[in-house]
Amino acid sequence: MAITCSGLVDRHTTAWNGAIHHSFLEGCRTGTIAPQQFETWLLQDFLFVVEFTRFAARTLAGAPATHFDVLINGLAALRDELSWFRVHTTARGLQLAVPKQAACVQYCRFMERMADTPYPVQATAFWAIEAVYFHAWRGASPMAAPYDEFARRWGSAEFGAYVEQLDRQADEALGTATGAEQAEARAAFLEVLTLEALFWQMAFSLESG
Ligand code: HMH
Repeated sequence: MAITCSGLVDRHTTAWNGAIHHSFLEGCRTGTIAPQQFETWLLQDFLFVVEFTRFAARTLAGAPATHFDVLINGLAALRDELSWFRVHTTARGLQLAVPKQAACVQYCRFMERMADTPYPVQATAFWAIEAVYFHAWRGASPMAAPYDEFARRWGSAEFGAYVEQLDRQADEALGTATGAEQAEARAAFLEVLTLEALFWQMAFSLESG
């Protein structure tokens, strides 16, 4: 029996919960997050999304043609997201050209490493990155202003529907994957959960720059 996305979540609930619940999200929900912590996170997330876009393109390059629609729509959404980040960071008077913090560097390296993996592994990692994000924001919704806009964006029903499509495509790829590929997909899933938890935590780190 091949592994599935929902099977991975069910089997690793502790790690999953560790990635989708964090005091950062709780601080956004209640509006008690320090603006500087939010801004630290926002800038790093922009830098993350730049690299995530490259990962999306590499995943598309190895995908079966039947998966193109969903992935191309995903790339278009990333284009909009990058310009949305620029609007928000400019409105807050933030410089986009900041160095990546350690947690961001680590997450970006992981996505680079995924370039050399078979498509079922990439599809699983890609789904995991979006799924964990959706559930994190959704779980902390509704949020206090001005963070409500962020929760609405990443916790929206529309984003949830996209995550479902990615889940189906990853499951399909996993259905014909070898045992070794499935093991690699599970390891990638678990690594995403760890990296995601570190990324939330980064908002509280005092690294400046
Ligand atoms: C840290 N994970 C992180 N940032 C994001 N923007 C996503 C996932 C999903 O796009």
